[in-house]
Parts: sequence; structure tokens; C-alpha cells
Amino acid sequence: MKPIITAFENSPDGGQGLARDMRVRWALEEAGLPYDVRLVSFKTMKEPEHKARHPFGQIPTYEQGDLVLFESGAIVLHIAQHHPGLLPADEAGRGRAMAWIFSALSTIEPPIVEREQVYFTERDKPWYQARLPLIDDQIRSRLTPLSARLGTADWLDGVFSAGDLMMVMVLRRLEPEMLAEYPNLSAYVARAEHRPAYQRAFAAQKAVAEAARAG
Ligand code: GTB
Repeated sequence: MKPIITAFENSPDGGQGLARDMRVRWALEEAGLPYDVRLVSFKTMKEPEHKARHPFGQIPTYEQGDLVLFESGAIVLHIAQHHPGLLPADEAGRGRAMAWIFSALSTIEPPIVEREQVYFTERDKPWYQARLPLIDDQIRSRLTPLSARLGTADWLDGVFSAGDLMMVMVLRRLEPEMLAEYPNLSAYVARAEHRPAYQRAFAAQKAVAEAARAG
């Protein structure tokens, strides 16, 4: 039975692959799993039918038979645990890959998302220009050790894993100028974006955005 995921019918990013369904699409593509997509509007995602899938009325969700999941991290981990291609075979390697998933979501992503939110909600406030460099320092305090750990390696822990997938998805949300300060992280993101599975996932979400634009 094909899983069904949910995605924006009209993503605010216009198909840049920044909405969180992209993580799930990419994981499904890496695992070689065909899937269906249920597109939702900002209105329908707050209605009871969608809230039964996602308590906070958001995307992405994942349904397969009786199983209904929300939270992109949980969904990617579920796919990785049940299909080859996203976690190493050995127990210790699997544990480390999971640590990178959590690290992406709980250590790297929060200050990046905070910067976006501050831009949207506080950019007309008198303190905005003073606050921005403080958040940028917080982001750099995460990127500097991440860059040091990656060093000259292709991936964070040997072979490509769901940990890399999640880390790359989070790093793509950075301002391009900030990512460019870390050449090895820029190359890491570019390397991941060249993966055929990434490209299929990206094309699929972009096709939705283009269809929405065409009306
Ligand atoms: N922690 C949850 C997860 O990882 O799954 C967060 C889910 C989430 O934030 N979903 C967003 C959502 O449904 C879409 S991805 N928002 C609607 C709402 O809360 O009402 C966040 C997002 C949206 C748009 C862009 N963009 O346009 O660049 C980027 C990221």
C-alpha cells in the first residue's frame, strides 16, 4: 500500500523545497518508495479532518494503512527504520545517524527558524537591527562546530544517512550568505542536492508549485 503524505497546495516558497514535505519526499525517494500526495490549503489544514492527522494542523503528515504520523523527524525516522538506504546496518552507526537527525532538528534548526520568524514578525521594530546580529551569532555558534566535525568528509558519519538528509534540509533554510561562510557545508549541501533521489523529490514539489501558479 502506497503511503500518502500531505503538502501545501500552494507553498509560500513557490517550489524552492523549503517546506517540510520535502524532507519526507526525499526520504521516500531514497528508499525507492512510491507515494501519493494529498495537497492541503492553509484553510483545510486547520479543519477537523486534517487535525485528526496532525494535532497542530500542519504539514507534513504520513499515512500508511492504519498508521498516521506527523512531525517530519518522526516520519523520516520511520521510513529510515523500515526501508534500506537511510540508516547504516550496524547498531552503533544507526544510533549515530539518529543523533544527527535530532541534532539537525533540535540544535541547528531552532536559531535558523528563529531568524526567519524575527524577520517576519519584528522587522519593523526598533530593536530589529540590534537583535539580528545576536541571532546570527547563535547560528554561527552551531555552524562552526558542525563545519569542524564534517571537515573534508562527504557525509557526517561515513555513508549518507537520514542524519545527512535532515541536516541538509535544515542548512538549506539558511541565508545563502551565511552558508557561504562555511565552504565545506556549502559543498555538503550541493553534494546532497546532486543525489538523484533529492532531484526527484525537488522536481515533484516544484511541479505542485508550478501547477498552483498556473491556476
Ligand atoms: N515540527 C514540525 C515538523 O517538522 O514537521 C513543523 C511542521 C511545520 O512547521 N509545518 C509548516 C506548516 O504546516 C510547513 S513547513 N505551517 C502552517 C501552519 O503552521 O499553519 C514550514 C515552512 C513553511 C514555508 C516555508 N517557505 O515558504 O519557505 C518554509 C518552511
